Amino acid sequence: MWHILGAGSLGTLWATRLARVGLPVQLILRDAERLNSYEQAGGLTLVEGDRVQRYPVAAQTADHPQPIQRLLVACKAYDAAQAVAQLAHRLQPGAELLLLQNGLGSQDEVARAVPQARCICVSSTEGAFRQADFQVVWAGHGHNWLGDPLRPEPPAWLADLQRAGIAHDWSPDILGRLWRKLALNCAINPLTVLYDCRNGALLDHAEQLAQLCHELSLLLNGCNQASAADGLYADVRRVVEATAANYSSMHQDVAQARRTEITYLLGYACRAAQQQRLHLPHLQALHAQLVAHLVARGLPSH
Ligand code: NAD
Ligand code: KPL
Repeated sequence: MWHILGAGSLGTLWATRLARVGLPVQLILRDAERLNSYEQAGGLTLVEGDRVQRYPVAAQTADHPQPIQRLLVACKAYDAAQAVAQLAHRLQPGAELLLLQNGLGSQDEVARAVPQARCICVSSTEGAFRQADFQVVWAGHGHNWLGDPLRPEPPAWLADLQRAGIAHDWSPDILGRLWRKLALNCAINPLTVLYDCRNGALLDHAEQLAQLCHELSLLLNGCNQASAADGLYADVRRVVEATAANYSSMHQDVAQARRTEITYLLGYACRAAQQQRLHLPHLQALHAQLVAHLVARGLPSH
């Protein structure tokens, strides 16, 4: 049984793909009111190009008594630990959690909340967004890297992902992948918010991008992530060019007045720099500017 916590963009994308190949899936929704709205909606709807399909995936609330063996945590980084803690009493011995959260920091928070469970981290380049309640558009096919920083052996259920057509690889260096993605997000996302622009427009600010990549590389090296620092600036430019027409996820959050994941991205990077006693003035200034920008818009700055 796949229990899926959070029926947002990625939760829906995973739930529908697993359920449609006949795998048993249970969504875990916030409360009885949300379960009621879900039942009224008649299931999850996935929009893939012209194809719109509704899947009546089973759902329950957190207080349901069913034991949990495998839990896909599909909440935002700032909600993950609290949402998982509510389910701690339902986790079976040997339970496994898949953590889809972007950035770093939330994985440790979850591990502290449920020390009895195995935490598998996922770094995803898939793209999905909510069009309406329980209706998600699969905007960009991507890849998922899964790994466990503490235990190298892959779980047997990777075969389920294969069967569901969920593109994935087991990564022996998942922390390196998470750090690299964090560095990319720290270089690109805050600037798109501050300049209010699409990713491609950052090519007009190449010098600033290069300065940030230099400091992020120092940080990665200082945190024993030398391979994640390798060729960072070239990779940032490649991503900016490949996604030139897109708005970054942080830009979309701010534009829609939604809370951002700043604490787990640039905030995490700045805290790590402080711990390593690294002086990274451009990164710190960017963080201060982003915080001021969020506060000015009445959005949480943490
Ligand atoms: P989302 O906001 O669309 O979905 C999160 C869902 O979790 C919401 O439906 C929310 O109601 C639910 N939730 C929160 N607390 C809950 C609780 N206590 N119980 C039950 N449900 C709860 O977010 P998303 O876009 O799917 O992103 C999830 C994570 O995946 C983020 O860290 C994001 O950065 C990462 N990510 C997203 C994408 C994407 O394309 N959407 C791609 C890569 C990574
Ligand atoms: O992951 C991204 C995001 O928008 O969150 C990219 C496209 C890499 C930009 O940082």
